Amino acid sequence: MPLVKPPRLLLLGAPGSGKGTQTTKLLLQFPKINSLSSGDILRNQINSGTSIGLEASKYIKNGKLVPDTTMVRLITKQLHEMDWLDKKAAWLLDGFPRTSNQAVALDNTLHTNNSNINMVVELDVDQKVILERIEARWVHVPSGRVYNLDYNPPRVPFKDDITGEPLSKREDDTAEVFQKRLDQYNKEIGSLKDFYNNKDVLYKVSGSTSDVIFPKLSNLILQNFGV
Ligand code: G5P
Ligand code: MG
Repeated sequence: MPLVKPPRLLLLGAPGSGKGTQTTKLLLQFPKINSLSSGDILRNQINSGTSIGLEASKYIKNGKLVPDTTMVRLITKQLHEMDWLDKKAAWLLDGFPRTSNQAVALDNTLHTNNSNINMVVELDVDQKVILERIEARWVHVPSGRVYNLDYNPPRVPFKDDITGEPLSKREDDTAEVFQKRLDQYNKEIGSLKDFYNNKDVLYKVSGSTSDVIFPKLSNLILQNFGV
């Protein structure tokens, strides 16, 4: 079923809940949607050794959030460059905004352009199952492609399926840093959900695996934006 209205989506969810995994699946089903992951952008900045990357690395490896001002500036620039402020653009955000300050700043930018977020979906996964997932996660930083040695292993061990380049571990995917990221998420998520609930765009999909969550998420998008 084609989409008739442009979705402008935000995925919320704890670290390891499957935001990146669901994004990949959604882009395959809905090729007109573009995506942007704030974590992927930051990891590419770190890999390229930029000043933003140097600053961000200090926070990321300690499981802390990068300051709002840095994030808002970085993502707003990307939105302009990608023409996402055009109200006909269909897109999906993963990982930004993740504080209410970021949400207000984004809302102001989008509102000026009449292109507000029209669906926010919380991925609700039992937080007890996700530490195992991220300990088995390997990533291809340039593309953001994500693998898991059990759930979706690469075709050739530790090599990206598309480029054949080596995969790497994220520096924040340790048990100790993961717990800090989870605590940070649990601290911020209430006010973020309140912000979008007040705008009447908040939904939740629950499940213990990404294969259970995906059809629910896909149906939600079809019901709201399909023919
Ligand atoms: P990120 O990069 O945004 P997080 O912590 O929000 O990081 P993360 O860890 O990227 O989220 P995810 O995308 O929700 O998790 O999960 P995923 O990668 O798809 O899945 C996790 C693993 O589980 C993968 O290996 C996947 O293959 C596997 N998997 C998926 N589904 C299943 C399943 O059903 N079963 C099994 N067994 N496995 C499965 O942010 C990183 C840092 O950047 C900074 C912060 O420091 C943050 O901590 N940052 C920001 N700081 C401030 N403001 C912002 N807006 C920021 N954005 C990023
Ligand atoms: Mg991710």
